[in-house]
Amino acid sequence: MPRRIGLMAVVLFGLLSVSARAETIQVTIDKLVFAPTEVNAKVGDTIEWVNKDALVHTATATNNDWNVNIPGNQSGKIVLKKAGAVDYFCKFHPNMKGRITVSP
Ligand SMILES: [Cu+2]
Repeated sequence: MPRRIGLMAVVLFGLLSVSARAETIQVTIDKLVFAPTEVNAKVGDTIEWVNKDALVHTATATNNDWNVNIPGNQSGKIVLKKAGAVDYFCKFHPNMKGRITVSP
């Protein structure tokens, strides 16, 4: 019996540490393009945009949930708080578009 409880503890700990691990997902901005254009993430993950252009860009959610200013040759980040798919664009270059699909 004690051995079985020990095994269960190991399994539970493993599950908890997997679900608690938040990732940082990088999206590069290069020559007015978000790459990758679409990413999949989980609630609690961080999205970091790395701007390789000299221009200022933004990552602005079309549903107004968030807006990140990303100066030239710098980066900007957000932590995802809600599940769902979010389309975003750059305020200064509306042709720049991306999408983040956030699972719970
Ligand atoms: Cu831009």
